[in-house]
Amino acid sequence: MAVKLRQPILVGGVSLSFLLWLLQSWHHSVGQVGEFGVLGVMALGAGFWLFQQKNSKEIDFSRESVPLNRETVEKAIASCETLINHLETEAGNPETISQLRQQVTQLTTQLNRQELQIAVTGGKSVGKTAVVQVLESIWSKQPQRLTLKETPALFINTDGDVTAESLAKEVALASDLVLFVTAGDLTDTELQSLRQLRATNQRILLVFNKQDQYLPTERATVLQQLRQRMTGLLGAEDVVAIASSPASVKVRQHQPDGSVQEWMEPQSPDLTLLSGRLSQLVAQGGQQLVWATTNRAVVALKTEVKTELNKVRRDRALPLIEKYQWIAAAAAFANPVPALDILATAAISAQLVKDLGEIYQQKFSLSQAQSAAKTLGTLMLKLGLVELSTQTVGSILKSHVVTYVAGGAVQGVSAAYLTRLAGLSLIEYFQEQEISQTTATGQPFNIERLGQKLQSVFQQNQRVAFLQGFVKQAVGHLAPKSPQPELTGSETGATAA
Ligand SMILES: Nc1nc2c(ncn2[C@@H]2O[C@H](COP(=O)(O)OP(=O)(O)OP(=O)(O)O)[C@@H](O)[C@H]2O)c(=O)[nH]1
Ligand SMILES: [Mg+2]
Repeated sequence: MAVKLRQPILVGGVSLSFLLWLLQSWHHSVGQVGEFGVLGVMALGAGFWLFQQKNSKEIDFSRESVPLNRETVEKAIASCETLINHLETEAGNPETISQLRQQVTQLTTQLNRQELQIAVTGGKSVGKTAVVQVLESIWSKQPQRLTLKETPALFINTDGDVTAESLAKEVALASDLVLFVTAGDLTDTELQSLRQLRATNQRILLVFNKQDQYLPTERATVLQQLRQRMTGLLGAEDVVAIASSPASVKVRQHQPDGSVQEWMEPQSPDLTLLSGRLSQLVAQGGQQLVWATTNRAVVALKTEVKTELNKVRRDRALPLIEKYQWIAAAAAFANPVPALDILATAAISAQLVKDLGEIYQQKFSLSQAQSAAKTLGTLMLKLGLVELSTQTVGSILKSHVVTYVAGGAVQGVSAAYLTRLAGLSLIEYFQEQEISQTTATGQPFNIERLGQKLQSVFQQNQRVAFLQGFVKQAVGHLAPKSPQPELTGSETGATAA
C-alpha cells in the first residue's frame, strides 16, 4: 500500500541530476542506512508499515472480552469527569461545561436504575405492538419491573423515514435489551440492521413472531434457519419463536344428527419461550444489562467531550508547529550541508515534543523529549519520508520558482515540511492517549503507533496542491535571507492551508 502511494512521487518530476545529488548527499548524511540505497529504505518502510497494520488489528480484537462490572463503569464515569475538568480549565464555556456535568450526574443515576428498559423493534406490522401488550400483561405479576418501548417500524423505504430509522436506533441504544421482531426468515436488510446493533455491544433477542402462520413442521425449520443465520452474532437460546396474536382457528364439529357445525375459535398468545428467556436473563444479571447500557452512554459522552477537547488543543498546537517549522527551515537553510541531516532538525523538534506534550497534558523532561524527537527522526528515515519529501520539495521548487533557489532552499523547505509532519503526527498520537486522573509524566512512546500516525499524516499532506502551497509559503519565509525568488505568475497569491 505504502509502495503504491510512493511511486507517483518517485516517477513524477524528479530530474536525474537532482536524484544523483540526492543519492550522494544521502550517503554522506546517513552512513549506516546509506548502504541499502533508497530502494532498500523504501522496502524497509513498506515492511515496517505492513507489520504495524497487522499488529494494530490484533490489539483491537483483544479489547472485546473485558467483563463489565459496576466498578468498570464507575471508573469510566470518573474519567469522563476528568475530561470535563480538563475542558473547563483549557477552554471553559461555562454553559457547555454545566450541561456536560449534568449528563454525568444522570449517568450515575442510570447506574442505579432498577427497572429494565426494553426496546421492541423490527419491520412494519411484524407484531411489535402485540408483543409489547402481551408481555406487559404477563410481566405485571413479576417482581422485576420492565418498561417496554416500541420503536418506529424499520425498513420503510420512503425518504421521510430516515428520522424514524435513526430514532429507532437511538431507542435501541438507550435500552438494556432489544427484542428484534421478525415474522419469518430474515431479509438481508434485517440481518444488516441486527449486525449494526450487535456491533454497538447491544444485547439482543431475535423474536420469530407469528409462528402460527406456519405449519408445525415448518416452524421448527424456520427457527432452525434463524438460529443458523445468527451464528456468531447471537446464541441459539437468544432466538425464540412466539405468537403474540395468533389468528383464530376454524373449528368443525360433527353433530349427533349428522350435521356439521363450524366456528372460529380465538387462540391465546404464546410467548412462553420469550418470557422464559427474559426471566433467565433477569435472574442471571438484570443489573449487568443496566451497567452495559450506562457504559455505552458513558462512552458516547466521553467521545463527545474528547472531541471538543481535541479541537481546543489542536487550535493551540497548530501555531506552535508553525513556529517550529520556520525555525527548522531557517536553521537548515543557513547550514545546508549535509542535506538530509535529520538529527540537526531533531534538536529543534525536542522542544516541539515538549511543548506539544504540555498542551496534551503529557509532561516530558528535556532528555525524554530529545529521545522522542530522535525516535521520530529515525522513524521518518525508516519510513522513507525524508528522501521522498526532499525529492518532492526539490522538484516543486524547480518547476514553480523561476529562479531556482540553490543551496539551502531544498533543505530549508524540507526541514519545515518534516517538522510539520512530525508535529501533526504528534498531535494525532497525543489525541489518542487516555487522560488519567493526574497529568501523565514521561509516558514512554509507543513507537509503532507513532509510526502509523506519521504514515497517515504523510499521506494526508502529500497532495501536490498542498505541497505547492507549502513550498511557496516556506520560500516566502526564507526569502529575506535568500536571493529573492520569483514565483511564476499563476502560482502567486495562494498559500498553504
Ligand atoms: N397470525 C398472527 N398475526 C399476528 C401475530 N402478532 C400480530 N399479528 C397481527 O399482525 C398485525 C400487526 O400487528 P402489530 O402488533 O400492530 O404490528 P406492529 O409491528 O406493531 O405494526 P406497526 O407498528 O404498524 O409497524 C395485526 O393485524 C396483528 O393482529 C401473530 O402472532 N400471529
Ligand atoms: Mg405497532
